[in-house]
Amino acid sequence: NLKLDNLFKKKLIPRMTCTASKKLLRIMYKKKTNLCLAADLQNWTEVLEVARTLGPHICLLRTHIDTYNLENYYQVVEFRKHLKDLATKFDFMIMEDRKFADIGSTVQRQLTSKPFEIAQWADMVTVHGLPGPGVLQCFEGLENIAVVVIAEMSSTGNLGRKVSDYKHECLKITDGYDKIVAGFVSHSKIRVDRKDTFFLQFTPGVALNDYTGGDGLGQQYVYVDDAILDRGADVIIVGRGILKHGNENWREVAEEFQRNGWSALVQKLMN
Ligand code: S5P
Repeated sequence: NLKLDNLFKKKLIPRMTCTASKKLLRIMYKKKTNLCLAADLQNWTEVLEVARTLGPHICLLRTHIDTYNLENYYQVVEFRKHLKDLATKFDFMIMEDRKFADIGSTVQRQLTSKPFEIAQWADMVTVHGLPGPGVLQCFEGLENIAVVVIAEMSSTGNLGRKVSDYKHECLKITDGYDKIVAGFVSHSKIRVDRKDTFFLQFTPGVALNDYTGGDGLGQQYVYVDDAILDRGADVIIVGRGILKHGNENWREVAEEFQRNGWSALVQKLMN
């Protein structure tokens, strides 16, 4: 489809200043997927298994490395090496969902300290906007790692939604950091006023149409179409919607998220 090809290659990708988001958009277009897997499994070997199984269907794999039963530094090194190999083999990127929320100098140390050494293997990390621009500034000397700012959470009663303009303020602190910021996590549409730059919106809390109810711990879900067409998502972040199924069904369910997600994204972007 020539129109779609033009849209991605001539309009969207050139408008991105951040190398990581350019790369992600290229992967999305090439693999026809806007699915990010939230790899929330207990054992690091299971995380590698799901990465191997779903690698062809995802553009991004989102880790919580501090939840994987990694027992020592050597296991961390082994895990990240295998994960990087799978990312290269299947062409997906890695986002560590660390949600940094401290002053810049502490975040800098958290990014580089053992055992996780996040800056060495993650393509992107999430940060809260709460500390202000210092949380972005501390990434300036680091190469090969981009930032995704949490502008609006999906959980019920989250305080960000109670503070007027919290989301908008999170967008504002990224002014001047276009090279570092790949985009925003948000449960509703973001509108960045800097017209020349295109940022990605990542939306978690996404389920297929067979779903009813939350998770009992405050998570709120919306359907794929709602997330993309009404709430403005470019990338959908999905964990339990896939992982609650047995590993023999992971691929089939992920394919459904991929199909629905991609067709909604094309519909959104072409309008
Ligand atoms: O506001 C948010 C931000 C994030 S990054 N709400 C979220 O749920 N997340 C993450 O997305 C959360 O940490 C989890 O890993 C994932 C959603 O998982 P699911 O199992 O509910 O699909």
